[in-house]
Amino acid sequence: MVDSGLQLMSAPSDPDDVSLRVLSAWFCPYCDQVRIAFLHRQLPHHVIEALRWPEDDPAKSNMPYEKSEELLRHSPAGLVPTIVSSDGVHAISEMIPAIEFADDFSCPGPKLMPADPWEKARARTTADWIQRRVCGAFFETLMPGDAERQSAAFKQIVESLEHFGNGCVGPYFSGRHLGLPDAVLFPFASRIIYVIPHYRGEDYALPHSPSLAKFWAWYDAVQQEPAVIATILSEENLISSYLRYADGSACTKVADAIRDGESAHDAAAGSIT
Ligand SMILES: N[C@@H](CCC(=O)N[C@@H](CS)C(=O)NCC(=O)O)C(=O)O
Repeated sequence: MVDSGLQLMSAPSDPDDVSLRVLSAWFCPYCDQVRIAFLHRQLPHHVIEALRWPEDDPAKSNMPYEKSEELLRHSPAGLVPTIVSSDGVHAISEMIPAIEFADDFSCPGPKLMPADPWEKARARTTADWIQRRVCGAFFETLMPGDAERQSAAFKQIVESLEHFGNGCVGPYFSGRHLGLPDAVLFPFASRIIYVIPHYRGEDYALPHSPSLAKFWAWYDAVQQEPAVIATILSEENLISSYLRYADGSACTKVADAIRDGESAHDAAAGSIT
């Protein structure tokens, strides 16, 4: 369990500290996507736990999230990650724009977007595509109810990972440097690999088939990156954090959408402040 320190949310920060405030939840894959980018770019930031389950207990994720006042002020939908400037004037509450924003800063770490405009556009398109095809399908595969929907969602994941692997220049999506699609896929790839078969059984284990060989080579490479390593949760924490999705009782926007037969991706769409 993690001490989320929600009570500290409104604590005044040092006026000389210009670090960005990354309003987060320790279990959230979308927060990991942004943290990978910020760590890789060495962009000064504070990770602030702004959303949690009651008592930070994964077993209580069948109850509504507790959200900090700061999060609700900057993200009307109450979604993490939300990035807030040190003076509290600006905020971004959507993961892909937050990662692109990190690339526009002058900081010591390597950029995530390729210099070549064509490759940059391919990377951007692929990141959006992963968000639509893989992230939502992860939740649809995990939640019980409609076996046909679960199996179709898992098939979509496998086909998407094959397609992604075949599109990788290698070792990463755009070549030798970690990029936007790598940061977007990794947190969901690790959850697909560990969480889904734990709850749905071996039929839902991602196969080590020849058609996925390039995906697995990508996965092996990307998990060696220091910025990625820093975000990896233990298998136990990964699994416990999806307990209530797996038994169908999770109380989140995404879980509500899936129970209503709607799109998980649309449910997690950010809001404009
Ligand atoms: N489209 C958002 C997705 C973020 C998201 O769904 N975050 C979840 C936590 S993993 C959340 O904040 N849920 C709040 C809720 O369900 O009320 C992004 O790209 O950042």
